[in-house]
Amino acid sequence: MANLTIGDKEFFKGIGQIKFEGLESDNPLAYRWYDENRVVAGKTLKEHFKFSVAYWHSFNANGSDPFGGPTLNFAWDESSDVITRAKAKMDSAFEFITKLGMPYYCFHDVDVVDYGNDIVENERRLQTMVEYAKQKQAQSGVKLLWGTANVFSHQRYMNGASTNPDFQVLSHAGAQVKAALDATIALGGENYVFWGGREGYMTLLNTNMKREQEHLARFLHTAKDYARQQGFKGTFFIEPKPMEPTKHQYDYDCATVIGFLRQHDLLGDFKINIEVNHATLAGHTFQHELQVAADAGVLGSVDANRGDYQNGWDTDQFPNNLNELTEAMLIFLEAGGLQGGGVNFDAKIRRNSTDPADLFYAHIGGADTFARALITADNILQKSDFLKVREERYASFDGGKGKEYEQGKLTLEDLRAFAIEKGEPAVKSGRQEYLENLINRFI
Ligand code: XLS
Ligand code: NI
Ligand code: NI
Repeated sequence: MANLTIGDKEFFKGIGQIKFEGLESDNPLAYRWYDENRVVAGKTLKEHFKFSVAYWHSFNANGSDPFGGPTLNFAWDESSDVITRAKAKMDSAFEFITKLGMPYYCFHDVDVVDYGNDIVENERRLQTMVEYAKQKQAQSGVKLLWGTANVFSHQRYMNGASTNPDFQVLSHAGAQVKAALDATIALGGENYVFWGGREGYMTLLNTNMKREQEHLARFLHTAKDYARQQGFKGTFFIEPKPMEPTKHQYDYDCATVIGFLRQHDLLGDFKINIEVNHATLAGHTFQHELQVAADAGVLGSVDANRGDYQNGWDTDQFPNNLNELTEAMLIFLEAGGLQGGGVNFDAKIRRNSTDPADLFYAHIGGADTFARALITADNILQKSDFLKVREERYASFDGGKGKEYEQGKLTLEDLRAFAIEKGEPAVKSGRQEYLENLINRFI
């Protein structure tokens, strides 16, 4: 096995380069579907997905939950010196991402290095790590899909960041976002994400919702203007989520976010990063959210994971549902893919998945499921009457009075006259089961 360690210490010992071995392989540490060079619908799988590893789940989340402490003891967390520890963590991160053969990574500022309460010291720490990351990126070829700031974990943000009723707190969020933007730009980050962690409310009894939402819009404008002045050419993403940690978040779902962006003149610079588990928390399917974003021209990026249908929180499990992902990939392909973003595994291994190999199995499974779903969806589009079935449902609008109606040429009186002339319409099947079977046939 090739030793791909970049630093001087190997963290994932005994695990070599993960390769594509195809369907014949029974090696659990190999891709069976994700052949990055395979061309589907005119692009390689690598280009379609731009797979990314999430720093926070893979290198910070230590298995602790509300009922118990850490279960994962990270070798890279040994040193008591902040920068030494951060560098060891980054060594391990790049070792992992490189061994996995993933082209991108994503981080929050505080994932990369611990923050204290001193803004200037925090900036210095982040800048030190940016210089280190530059070397790592150059050595490995791994790129930054997006950066972001964690303005929801520190106690000062308990009532929100840009929607906090206290302007002093808001200013801290501004300082943090500035530094995170600087870091993203310095590392050639292709996008920048705003997930509104606590941008919402716990109770309306103490909340001026209108004012908070205006502050959120003002904050996004201010951050965007700064980044553009610094030469940032990438896309800003809003990541919708309906709740958790707040009772109600302002960026509830795609439809809500699109309305917000339009109202506050942010469309154009901002697109959407859709997370699967957030979609389901909002009472939608992932497919629904993809379609809403695609129809509005703001399908920017994806946070790949899955929820648990038996409970109602963001469990952030790795994707493994072929049927759902195949339906999602039909929309993905029809939309022409993502605008600027990629597929970031915003997912974590379970608390009791404690072998170093588990982190590999999780990402391999996720990548294989996406690849298989995309290949299947492409086959459905190419080789079946899937699109035709849907088109034919709307055929009555393709000509005659239906077409005139679409063109805005008919009045309510015209509709009445047409109804009387044609009489009772024939009952027509929606053919749902036929289409569901079609998906399974191609899987
Ligand atoms: C949390 C979010 C978070 C964002 C980045 O639910 O998914 O991880 O992706 O702040
Ligand atoms: Ni996310
Ligand atoms: Ni999430």
